[in-house]
Amino acid sequence: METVLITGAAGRIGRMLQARMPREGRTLRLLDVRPVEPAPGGEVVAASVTDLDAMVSACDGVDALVHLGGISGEADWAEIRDVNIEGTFAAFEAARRAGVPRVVFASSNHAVGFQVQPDDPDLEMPDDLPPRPDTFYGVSKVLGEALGTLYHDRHGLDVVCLRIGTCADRPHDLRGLATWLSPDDCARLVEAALACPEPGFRTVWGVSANTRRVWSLDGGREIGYEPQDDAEIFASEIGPREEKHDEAGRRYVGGAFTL
Ligand code: 15L
Repeated sequence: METVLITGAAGRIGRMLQARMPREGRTLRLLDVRPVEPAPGGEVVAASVTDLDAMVSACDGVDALVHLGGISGEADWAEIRDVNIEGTFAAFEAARRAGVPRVVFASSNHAVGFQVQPDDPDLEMPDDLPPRPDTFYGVSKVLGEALGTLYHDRHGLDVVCLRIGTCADRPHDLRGLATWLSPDDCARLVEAALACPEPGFRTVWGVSANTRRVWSLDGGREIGYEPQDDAEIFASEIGPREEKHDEAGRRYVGGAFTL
């Protein structure tokens, strides 16, 4: 029996995964401060990711931790520090103390949000771009990735950091036609990060097979991710309108977060 702990289980991505990850022989342990409906065969832990003791208990008997918990956009420094930074420290430290061998960390494109995108559509941006955060939120993701390298190098944990794009039911703007990660592809990516033998430490873009994508799928494919969705099916609904944030979305990875 495999046990996977998912933090931030009540959040947007947490709910998408809960619906897609139940398997015969797998227990999903869902942790959140907010109410969570248990998935079939699942368990619920009502706790904050920032509570280290609760996180260590929640990690008991766990085969892999999928750490989604935290604030999912820009906020005051104190909030980002208290929730995202302390929470991600607690996640890695709890995994180490409880002997969890693998952490899949929900990083974000905003860890590299001020990276300039290529004009040439044939040039794809690699999975391991150096940090260039666009917000305090992005800084918290850079810090999470740095903790990931530390817990890999010093303690031997396997750590896969997913630099997630726009994970939503559908894209809502021009940028999203390039950055969308469909809910089904999100689950495929997390499953690949869980199943891949010996991933070590790595950063991987979280993006679907979008026609307008400029972020590489090479790192994802290396761990066995094969996306099935393409945002282009929504292109006619979005139309060609140009707004200020579309310009930012073409220029920078992080789009409107850079404004
Ligand atoms: C993220 O990291 C955010 O959590 C999400 O709300 C979106 O803004 C997304 O990135 C994006 O870049 O579209």
